[in-house]
Parts: sequence; structure tokens; C-alpha cells
Amino acid sequence: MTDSLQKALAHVARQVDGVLQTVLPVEAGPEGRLFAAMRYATLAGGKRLRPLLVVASGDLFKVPGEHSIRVAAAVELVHTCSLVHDDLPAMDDDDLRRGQPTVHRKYDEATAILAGDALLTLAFEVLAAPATHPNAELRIELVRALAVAAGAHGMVAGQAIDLAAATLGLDTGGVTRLQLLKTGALIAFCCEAGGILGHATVAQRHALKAYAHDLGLAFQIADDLLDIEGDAAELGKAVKKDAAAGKTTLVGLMGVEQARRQARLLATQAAAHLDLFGAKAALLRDLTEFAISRRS
Ligand code: GRG
Repeated sequence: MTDSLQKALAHVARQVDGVLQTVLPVEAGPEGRLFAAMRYATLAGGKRLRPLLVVASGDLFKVPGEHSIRVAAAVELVHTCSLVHDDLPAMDDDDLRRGQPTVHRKYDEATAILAGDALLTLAFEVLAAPATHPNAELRIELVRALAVAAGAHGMVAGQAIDLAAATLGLDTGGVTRLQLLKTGALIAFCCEAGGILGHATVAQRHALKAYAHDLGLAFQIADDLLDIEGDAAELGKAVKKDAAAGKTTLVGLMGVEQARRQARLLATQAAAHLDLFGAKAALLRDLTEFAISRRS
């Protein structure tokens, strides 16, 4: 990872954690356990890659940090919800996430479901609040775009296909579509949000969309490679889960070497989409290399 990317990730992580701390207070009373589970899931670390994508995309258009960081927090809330629900026994049934017991393991299944529900709804509360942007129409555009990315035409669809993937007999095209939905849609929203906040031109929005498309696919191939070759301690979660669950992945279909080449091609292609932004997009370019070379 480049020095500037490391610094930017650490900076954004601090900033977004500040917002998350504020919107996720410690609550007393009978709902205290729910809030504790929400905080446990959200504040346990994580690379905060999506928040950096929002902020770095916004920075292309000189979007004030206090606006982009709230959108970044909303994305991280949706992402955390997806991880909590993904780990449930009814889905991937995982015991470890971000180096600690999954929410249903630490608390219980009902609490994990409810914590996810509350994180998801909180994300939209954060987006819709005037502090996110003074222009209400722009806030509605953000709310709508995140709802579409997360919902039944986006991440939820991807997860539904993923859960059925062992029986669907998907080919490369089918798996690519699955991954674009499951992982790519939220990543694409991060870049789209920068464009919305920054009143980007059609050409700029299009370039960001193309970048996010290739980045999301490269990121997911790297994720699948890490499931095969990664280290559980570094990853903070179990490995070799895909094969055990009989899941079809691009790595499974192409083999490790071809998948690695494909990830690199996508990363290079993602960076090329940023040409029209010139040097301003250095951080987003660095992220393409990080997406495929990361160890966690
Ligand atoms: C929240 C609307 C909504 C639906 C949930 C369960 C579900 C539907 C979707 C699961 C989607 C999922 C788990 C996709 C995997 C994406 C992925 C590669 C996650 C790992 O992301 P990292 O590496 O994780 O950025 P950290 O921990 O660093 O944040």
C-alpha cells in the first residue's frame, strides 16, 4: 500500500468512526443490549475502504469533508448490516468477523437480526438528515441511490443468488453478475455519491461508474483468492469457506492463476477510467492496486 493511501485510510477511518460514535450512542434501559450489539458490529475495525471511496470521490469535486463523511458513515452502516446478516446461521454461518466473535455468537441470533435492521435504517436516517447536505433534493437523490444499490436490484439480489449459487450451475457470466450485485453495487454507490455531492457532469459520473464497476469485480476476486490462500488470523475470519459450501466463484471456475490475472486486468482497467480526472484521482488509482494486493 502506498504511504499516501495508508495515511488517507487511517484519516478517513478516524473521521468516520467519529460520526459512527455519535450516531450510535450507548443506551441504557431495555434496548441497551441492541445498541451494544450495533456498536460492537460497527466499531470493531474493518478497513473502511468504502468510506475512503466516498471521500476520495467527493474530493475530486472539492466536496466539503463534513458532507462526504456522513455519506461515508451511512455506507459503512449498510455494509456492517450486510456483514452481520451474512454471518448468520441461515446464511454463511460464521463464528468470526473482523477478528472477533460474530454478532450472533457474542449476543444471540435475534439480537444480530435486529442490530442489522437497526443499522440499515440508521443509514437512511443519517443520509436524510440536513447535516448531510443543505439541499434536500440532493439528499433524496443519495437516499434513493443507496436504496437501489442495497436492495433487491443490488446487494440483496447478489446475496440471494450467492446463497443459491451451489445449485444454480452458474457460468463465468453468471458469477460475474452475482459479484457485481453482491459486492459491486455498494462500491459503485460510494463513487456515485461523490458525483452526486459534487454535481459531477455526465462524463464524470460515467467515468466513476466504470471505475467502480471494475474495482468492485477486482475486489471480489481478491476476496475469493483470500478465502483460498489467505491467513485466517490476518483476515480476522475463517478461510476455505467457499469450497466447503460448494460455492461457485470465479476462482473456482478459472483457477487461481487465471483469476489473479483477471483481477489485475480489472484493476488496471479501473485506473484507466480515471484518466479524465488527472492527478486529482491519485488516491482512487492507488486503491485499485490495494484492492488486489491486500492481505485482509
Ligand atoms: C444490508 C440491505 C442489506 C442486505 C444484506 C447479507 C446481505 C444482504 C448481503 C451480504 C453481502 C456481502 C457480505 C458481500 C461481501 C462483500 C465483501 C467482499 C465484504 C468484505 O468487505 P471488506 O473486506 O470488509 O471491505 P471490512 O471488514 O474490511 O469492512
